[in-house]
Amino acid sequence: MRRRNFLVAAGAAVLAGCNKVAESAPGARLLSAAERWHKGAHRLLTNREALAPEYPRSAVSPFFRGNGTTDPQEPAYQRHAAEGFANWRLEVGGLVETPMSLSLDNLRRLPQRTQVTRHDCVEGWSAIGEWTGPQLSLLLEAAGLREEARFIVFRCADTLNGDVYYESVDLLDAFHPQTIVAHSLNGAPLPIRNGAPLRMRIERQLGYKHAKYLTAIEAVASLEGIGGGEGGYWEDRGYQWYAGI
Ligand SMILES: Nc1nc2c(c(=O)[nH]1)N[C@H]1C(S)=C(S)[C@@H](COP(=O)(O)O)O[C@H]1N2
Ligand SMILES: [Mo]
Repeated sequence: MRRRNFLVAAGAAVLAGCNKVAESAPGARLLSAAERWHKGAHRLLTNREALAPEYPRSAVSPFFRGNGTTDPQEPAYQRHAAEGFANWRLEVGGLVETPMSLSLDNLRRLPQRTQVTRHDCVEGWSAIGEWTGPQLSLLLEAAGLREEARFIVFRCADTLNGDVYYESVDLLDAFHPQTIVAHSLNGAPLPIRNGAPLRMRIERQLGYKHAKYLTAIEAVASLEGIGGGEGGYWEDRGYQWYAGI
């Protein structure tokens, strides 16, 4: 229901955009250009609902390499690692009706999705892995997004070159069925290298969107004022915010 409302709202925003173009246009020529633009935008929205390819278990890469941070040195993280992540919490907050603080056990008891997908890093490598965890949509539906929420921000425990890693997606990717909060890779708890104890899988986008060492999920109305304001650690350094593949 929420998701449908969101899609209706996204459609309305697209139409409102067209109306603005039409109002400011000197004639019908621009209006038809706006209509073509609308159709293009609509196609984009529907394409973005498609599933990323999934593979048989036999396609899993023998070694899933790590990239970026592979062993966070932050003392708080190291303490959690020493405890086998027994006391790790995932906070779900921001523009939600009911903020939540979830243990790994809470997350493992929810309905799970397992998917074998290919991870593509902009640095020019790919790997196939089997990921398991609850869908992000489940957590967002449980917390209840407030009307103003437009983006979901992922907070991480690690810093890279002195800045905290973070990422964000819009609500289409947040509610995409393959967007999961993964706690397992190839049937075992995530190795530290790959984001233990929790990492995002955003299967329609490039590797840097898949935030590792996840501590919090935050619903926001705008990305301004978060990190460098571009929606992610790498985005603040010039990468595309929407990294569709
Ligand atoms: N917290 C955090 N998440 C991160 C990164 C990072 O450095 N820190 N690197 C990103 C990049 S560029 C890629 S390609 C993937 C790598 O995931 P992997 O280490 O499991 O291969 O994680 C992404 N998520
Ligand atoms: Mo990457």
